[in-house]
Amino acid sequence: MRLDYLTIFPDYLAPLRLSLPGKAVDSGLLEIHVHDLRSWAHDKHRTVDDTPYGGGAGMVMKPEPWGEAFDALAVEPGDTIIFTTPSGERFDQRLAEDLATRGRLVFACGRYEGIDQRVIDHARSIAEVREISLGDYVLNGGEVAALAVTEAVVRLLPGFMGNAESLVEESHAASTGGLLEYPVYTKPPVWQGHEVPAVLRSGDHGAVARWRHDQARRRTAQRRPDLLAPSSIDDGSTIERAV
Ligand code: 6GU
Repeated sequence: MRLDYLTIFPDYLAPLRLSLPGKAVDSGLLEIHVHDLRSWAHDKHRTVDDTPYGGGAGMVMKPEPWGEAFDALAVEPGDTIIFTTPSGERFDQRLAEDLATRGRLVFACGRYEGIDQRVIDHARSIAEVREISLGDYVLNGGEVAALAVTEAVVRLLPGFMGNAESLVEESHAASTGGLLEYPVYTKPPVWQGHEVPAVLRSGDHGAVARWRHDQARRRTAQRRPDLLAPSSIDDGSTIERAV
């Protein structure tokens, strides 16, 4: 998979060189290219923003540098351009799994009050476009969101995770019916007066599995009741929603 990032803060994306994505680059599974959007601004001050038509507070990112950047990166049909924006669709595990099947993702990280709408319209004419939000809160820019989406996607690439089984059981995996993960424990058996639940030390694998499923359901009901509600959208999936 090839990943490109367009940003006015390339240093913000330095963590890509560390940790999981960095290892995937070393192993040849991933190619990562971070680009400074200002490379495609041509005035003395390398301006990338301007005042909004119609008035109002803040600045809007100008279209020209984005258009030149897409040309320079040779973005083509088959590529996916991701605009990280609080007004996008909500990012979730299902979307991460979808994006993990793509050959190339181009992250367009917006700043200020947003990017001129014609950039998004133009992008749709040259590639697939997804506008993605992490959730219902506002960040200063799309860079941190691009990092979060990257990490969620990259760890799903075949051959990336050392232990493929840990992908199956974890929170939000479709295979667990969308329940949150059960609590986990390791040694010592008693710590600060808190005991490991006896069932986990019983050696009864059936009882352990039932306890874990029950804990996952309780936790989900308490913290994320929305995940237990029947989905209002029939996506044709054969996987049962958690009930
Ligand atoms: Cl993708 N961008 C910004 N600026 N704020 C956000 C977000 C994205 N997702 C949640 N808040």
